[in-house]
Amino acid sequence: MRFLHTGDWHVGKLLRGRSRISEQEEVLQEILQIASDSKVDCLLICGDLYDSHAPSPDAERLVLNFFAEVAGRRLPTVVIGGNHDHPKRLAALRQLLERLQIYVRPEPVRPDEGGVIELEIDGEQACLAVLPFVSERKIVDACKLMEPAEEWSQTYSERVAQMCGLLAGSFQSQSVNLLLAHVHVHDAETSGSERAIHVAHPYAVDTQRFPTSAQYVALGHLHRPQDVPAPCPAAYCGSTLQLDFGEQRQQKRVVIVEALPGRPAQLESIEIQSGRRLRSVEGTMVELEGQGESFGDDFLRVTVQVEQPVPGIADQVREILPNALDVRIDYPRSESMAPRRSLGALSPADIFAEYYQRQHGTSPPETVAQFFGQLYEEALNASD
Ligand SMILES: [Mn+2]
Repeated sequence: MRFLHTGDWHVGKLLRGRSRISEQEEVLQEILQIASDSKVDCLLICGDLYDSHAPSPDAERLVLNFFAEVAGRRLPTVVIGGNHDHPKRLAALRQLLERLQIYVRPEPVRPDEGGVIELEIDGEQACLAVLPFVSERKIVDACKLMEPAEEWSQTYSERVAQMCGLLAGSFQSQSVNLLLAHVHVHDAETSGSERAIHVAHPYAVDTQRFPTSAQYVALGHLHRPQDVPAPCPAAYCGSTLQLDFGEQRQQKRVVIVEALPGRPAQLESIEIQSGRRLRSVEGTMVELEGQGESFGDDFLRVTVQVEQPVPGIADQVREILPNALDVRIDYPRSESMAPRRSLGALSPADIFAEYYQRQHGTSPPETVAQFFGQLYEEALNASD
């Protein structure tokens, strides 16, 4: 049985105010194409379909059109909720989509209430255990009553591990058994574009607790594509686009999973070609202008090197590089970066000069220094 594992679409996400809808539309088309080229039997979508609890109409159109396509192809699809998805919003679609063999699970439920989905495809059986995002707050709120704070996160990861075990209790030896989870696991690498509170290390789940009886654990939540060490094959598919500058140079992918009962699944990464790349560049205005064409249509984070701060420089950079989304300036600050000497060893005039240097990148002009001296004298006399 063949599966396509994707997730963390974040449809509707803006990058510094720029829409990525057209890229997201292309990437979803590409995923459908890969699914048909790879002849998969089932799609696995591991959460964070949307970026926001209240997605834009355009974002909804993309996701619902994707579902229309998979329904038209009679391709069974399992969708779990991520921390960015509104559970009730996804739940509103559950009954409608179930009729189209699209199994939506916004929140964790018991195996007999849909927590384990049994599929039969061409005479083969699959048991798909699903663990949508479990809100830290839901578990931790109750613990606050009785336990020391440092145990809250342990309780969270322990509970999530128990849930994985409970769901895996419904696996069957003659079936292909998979676990889908939107969760942060130990020793996985983040990209900086996930919500900090939701990837906080103390809440990470121990992958050694993943069920050995699973042929594969399909993970969502972290945006860097990566395999994770576990008693069975387990991987984050990663996000479909480079969502923020922390993800530049990450080659995005989907995972094709070939699984038979009773043995570890075989995995194959298929690279995603759609979407614009994100890139950090650095140089003087002249250098940047000269290199402009080589940046193609990449979204840019630009560090421009100047002698001293120049008002309006960011606008000048955007004129020559319209895809510059972030502009930072870099100018010589070597003196001000030197370790601060003890203030007690400096005269008031020197302290002021050092302050001025830090603020303006240059020592104070003579007239300003003199004016400071006058004010200081006056203040001393006034306090006598
Ligand atoms: Mn995500």
